[in-house]
Amino acid sequence: MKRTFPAFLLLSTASLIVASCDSNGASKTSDNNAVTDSIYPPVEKNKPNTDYKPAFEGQTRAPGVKTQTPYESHVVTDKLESPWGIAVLPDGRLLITENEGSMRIVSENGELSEAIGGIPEVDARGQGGLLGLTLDPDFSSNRMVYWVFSEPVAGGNHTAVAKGRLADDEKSIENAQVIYQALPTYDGRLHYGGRIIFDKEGHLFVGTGERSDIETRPQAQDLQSALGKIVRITKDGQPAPGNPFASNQEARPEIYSYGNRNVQGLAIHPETGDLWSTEFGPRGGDELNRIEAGKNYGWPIITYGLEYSGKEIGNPPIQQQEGLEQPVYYWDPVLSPSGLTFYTGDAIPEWKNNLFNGGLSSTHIARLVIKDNKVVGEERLLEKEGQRFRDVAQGKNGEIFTITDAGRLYKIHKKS
Ligand SMILES: [Ca+2]
Repeated sequence: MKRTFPAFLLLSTASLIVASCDSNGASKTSDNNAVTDSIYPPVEKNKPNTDYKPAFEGQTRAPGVKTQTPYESHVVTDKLESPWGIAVLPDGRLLITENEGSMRIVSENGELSEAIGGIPEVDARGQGGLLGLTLDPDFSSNRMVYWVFSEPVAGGNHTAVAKGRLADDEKSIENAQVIYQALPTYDGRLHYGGRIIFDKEGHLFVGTGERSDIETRPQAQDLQSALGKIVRITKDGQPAPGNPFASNQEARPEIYSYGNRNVQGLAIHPETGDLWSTEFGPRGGDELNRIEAGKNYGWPIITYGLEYSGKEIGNPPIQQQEGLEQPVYYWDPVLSPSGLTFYTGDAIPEWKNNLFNGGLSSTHIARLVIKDNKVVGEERLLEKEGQRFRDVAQGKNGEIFTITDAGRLYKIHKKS
């Protein structure tokens, strides 16, 4: 797509007030934040897969930004095995899932615990395995952990949620029980979603996937299927009270949003309380969405991507349709967006309320500056590391931790 940079800059940052240009030609912007961001050309330089037009200015290839506060990163450990999810324990240590079915605790200095036992069997083939996790809001007193995994059963597998208590000696999960299954079961190895977070009322949001195949794909639009959805459940795995389809006899009552493809990123905005998510597009069309109850996020009816073969999706292919939600932002080429978190720390002031998203195929972390529910700036972090970033979490002291498929745990922190 053609875009004249300065005009775009003025349009997309109109609310920021463009004040001056520095010697690099980067414009200084300012708003009510204490720290200002300079604006650069978009970080993506590669040609998109399609010439599809965005629904609004700034929906893709937002202006580039660069963190001004000096920061550094280092590898805390490289001994993890295909880690998938990070949870920050009250004392600042990290509880991390490993894809083959174990959890480990990692200390500040990178020491790994033995594998924690007591976890139900997972189907670790393909994209399955032990996936995301979260701690109970009352973890300090009840030590409860909730996690997502691909559960092997007769006829295939499905995305499931389990819970259990982290034993006092931290060697096992006690009384693990499966509380939720995203049905139907399917004999595949792809698109399980897998992220889980608490909402402000103490219920759980879980992202699922549509299992990728042409055969299961339409189920993203089917309210009787839990595939291709974000569901909202209680700590016992029941549909959470107040869910949008509770009174619809034709719908699964756990469904919160539908028309999602493969949701591996979930985060709650620290100020608005809104649920934000990322999902994998096909070839092009990875999405950042702001999720509202009961809404349809469009897959596979609308998409900014192509089939992996290069073929168009839909006949004719459409990107926008009344009644279907537009992504807040999309990427083409893709990131393969996995773990997502909002930064709430004080250590790096210009990161406040920014989104951090781990990219797998893109091998960087995307930092997104959000204003009025739009992306107004994008930066790439750790892009020289050549790692597939699976999850991102904020540590106890305002640092950011991130894990990679190759087994690394990085800490990103303000330069001391
Ligand atoms: Ca969508």
